[in-house]
Amino acid sequence: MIEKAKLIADRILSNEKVHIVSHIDADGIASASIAYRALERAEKDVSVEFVKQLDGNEIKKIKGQEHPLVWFTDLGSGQMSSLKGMNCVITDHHEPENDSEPTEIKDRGNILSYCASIMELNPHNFGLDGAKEISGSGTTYLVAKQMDKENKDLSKLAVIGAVGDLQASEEGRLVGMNRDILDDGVEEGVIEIKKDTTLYGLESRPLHKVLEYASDPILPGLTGDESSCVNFLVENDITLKEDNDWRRWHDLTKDEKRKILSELARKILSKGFPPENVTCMIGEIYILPGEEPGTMLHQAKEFSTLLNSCGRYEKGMIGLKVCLDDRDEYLKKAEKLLKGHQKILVDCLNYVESIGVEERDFIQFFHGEDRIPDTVVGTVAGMVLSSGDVDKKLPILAFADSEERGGVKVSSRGTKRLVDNGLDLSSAMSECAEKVGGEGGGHDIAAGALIPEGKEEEFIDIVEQKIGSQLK
Ligand SMILES: [Mn+2]
Repeated sequence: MIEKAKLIADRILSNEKVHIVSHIDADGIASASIAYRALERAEKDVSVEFVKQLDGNEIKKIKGQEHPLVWFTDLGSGQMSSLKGMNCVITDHHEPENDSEPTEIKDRGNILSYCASIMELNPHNFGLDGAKEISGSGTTYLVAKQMDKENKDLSKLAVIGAVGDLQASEEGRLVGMNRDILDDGVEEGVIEIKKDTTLYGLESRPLHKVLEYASDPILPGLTGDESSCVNFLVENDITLKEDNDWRRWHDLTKDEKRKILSELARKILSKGFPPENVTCMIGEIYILPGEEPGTMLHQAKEFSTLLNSCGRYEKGMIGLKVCLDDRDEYLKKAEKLLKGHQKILVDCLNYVESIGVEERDFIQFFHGEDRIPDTVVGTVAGMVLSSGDVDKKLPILAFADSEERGGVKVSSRGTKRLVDNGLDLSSAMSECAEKVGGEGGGHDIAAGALIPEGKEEEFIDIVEQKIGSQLK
């Protein structure tokens, strides 16, 4: 894989002008930032754009711009045959075209040969797991590192991207190639690995809010109930405020942390939840020592959340500026987007609660119509699935009108357990969407599609059949 990265790096460096096209989520924004900085350091003329999905229209538009070289990051592998004729390189980790059907692997050879102008770096072609072992920003980083060893400091962005794509293993740590990238970051002094709780908001949220908003795992009797969280902390002799400021997790002493975690564990187990719900609360967290403690930029997980909220509101450039240390104005903008995002999510969850989730034998679904923006419907689906209010044994499908893209957006989410039992949402979305005149793809555990309006019922029926046939 490193050799291939070197070839791609050379190809990039032989051009004076490079246009980056990236996916608009945390991993995509981190990928574009890595590519951007590496090109800037190589004194190239660089431009960048973000897309939600690389569909036929986008490809046509990009082809029309006649860039001497396009660098696709965190996307492209699934659309390789449509990129034919374009001078481009791809650093991606999504399932390559045709990979869902092993009998068609031969075709992939054909695609590669008639796409001679395209070079691709994708872990799937090296027998690695693109959902766990390396992200889009990871593959982009491998190329950047081959362009110049100085780019090793960009490993921190690759870690943010991997964390943003939820690549940590069940033990709460990055594994595979991600581990090597992490080591680069530690070596460069841009990342520190710490063992702590994996609950969200350690830097930016008051302590009781960390508990109140906990969703993975659900904290029984605490999640969603602010006053219980406050009482719980008080009962355990945790001081909530210091000089009038709310204390945060990272302000706590080791003993205080230990006490809270063991009490949480006791609560979870006594309510009959599985021990995994306790072990998944502890894992590695990745600190960016160059950033100010107590800000969202100090921990990779929160940094990636900030980038995701930029992506969801189509402000990829704001995220990119933040990644590239262009802070004041852009950081404020990013934080504002996140605040607005959290408010929208709460409204969407309330809406789903009001309409309910419909269950079939192998799937469950809801339709957000025009009440849930298509940009957040995937997140909402994931939150509903992990909320504890619905059956975790069924993958969830969420629909939302997508006026802009002319159709209905579908997001699907599964669980690790379902994937272990054979669930592959990526192939389900792409094959079933195609059957109703749409397109789709993604990962086995999370995938999406765009289908024509009015085709929802038909789509649900064939997805249900398909998923029923996947599960062992
Ligand atoms: Mn990605």
